[in-house]
Amino acid sequence: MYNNAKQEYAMYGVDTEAALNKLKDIPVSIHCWQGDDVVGLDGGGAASGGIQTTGNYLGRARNFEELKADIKKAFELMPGKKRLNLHASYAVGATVDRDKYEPEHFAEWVKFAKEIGLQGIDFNPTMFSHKNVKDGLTLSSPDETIRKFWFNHCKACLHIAEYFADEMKSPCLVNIWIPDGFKDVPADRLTPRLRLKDSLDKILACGYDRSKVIVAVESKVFGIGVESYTVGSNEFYQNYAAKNNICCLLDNGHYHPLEYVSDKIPALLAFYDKVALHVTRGVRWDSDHVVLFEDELKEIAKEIVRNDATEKVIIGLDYFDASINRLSAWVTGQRAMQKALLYALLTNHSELKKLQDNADFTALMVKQEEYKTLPFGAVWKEYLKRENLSEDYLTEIREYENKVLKERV
Ligand code: RNT
Ligand code: ZN
Repeated sequence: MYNNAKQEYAMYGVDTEAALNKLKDIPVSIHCWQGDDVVGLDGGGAASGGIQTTGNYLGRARNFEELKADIKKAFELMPGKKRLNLHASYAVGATVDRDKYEPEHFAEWVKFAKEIGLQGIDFNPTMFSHKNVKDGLTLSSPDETIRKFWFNHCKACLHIAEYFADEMKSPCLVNIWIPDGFKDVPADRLTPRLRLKDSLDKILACGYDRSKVIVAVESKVFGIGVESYTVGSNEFYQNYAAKNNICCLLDNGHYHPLEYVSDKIPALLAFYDKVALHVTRGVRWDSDHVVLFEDELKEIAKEIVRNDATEKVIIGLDYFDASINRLSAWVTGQRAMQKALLYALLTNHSELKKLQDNADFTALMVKQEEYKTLPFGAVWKEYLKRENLSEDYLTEIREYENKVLKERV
């Protein structure tokens, strides 16, 4: 089947071998928080701050050992190059508060990441699920002690990120997302943003090594209970990032439903060296559903591949579903991302671009439709085979569920 597919794609000027070789080297950063419903290990409890995990499927990882076991199992079923995306709330054995976290609280994660052969670790300050989120605010709070606390947390995170970069010999993305906003009509939209700007200035002035740490800011349109105003909006962060030479992180659940991140990627590539992504699937709102192989994901992958931006776009996943087997959720989303990248790699983009430039929109439409029924599945199967995997991951996950997850009561 693969050989037939190879020939068929060759007729379109697509080299399936080159696509397969390229795909296995595109790293995807996989979020640890799908494993435990964003609870974390530092006692913060269920996710708050406008995000929510719904569902009560059996077997949630309740501690570090269980989370590691689940990550190990799930990652084994994922093809390609993998990084681990950690939140600061996953500190191990910390007896101090988040403003005093040290690399030692993450040394066990580094050990684990090396053990299972990951390419790197990315990091996120955790500015939610904590008593110092005061009246819903963190870095934009009018209370100076609150701002100071979260500043110190971010400073600690930058230091830990350098440690990750050194240990893994790979730069670490530090993504700043805060829940700050208001449920209802604010009296002042500017001052909280000026306070956030000032907090970010102070964080960047901490003096981190830019060759090791990539700082990103993640905007959002609204959250649950924070519907009317978000301090860290898209315009705010895009301007902040541009003026301060840091990176924007685009989460595709964080825009109005008819705004597309696939369109924003090339807009940012015109100005930035790097663009970071949180790939998720919004259903009506930022619902963080499991990523699936669907149209917008394909468009996102096309923008990465056809703009030769696989080294510029930092791909991370961000979803959390507690209503189905969590390992299956993880693997399904990661494989969907890989499928989308493969789909994009199996396209003769220069030919299609030429049609666009020649204004042959008739042929462009017809060709793009033809690609949709080429034997993509056969090439995907071949990729999995070369990665020593098969299409079926459910059987193994069911076995693990029966043996391991069901015991967690
Ligand atoms: C929230 C943001 C943020 C979180 C994670 C847990 O809307 O998307 O990235 O999902 O940090
Ligand atoms: Zn996100």
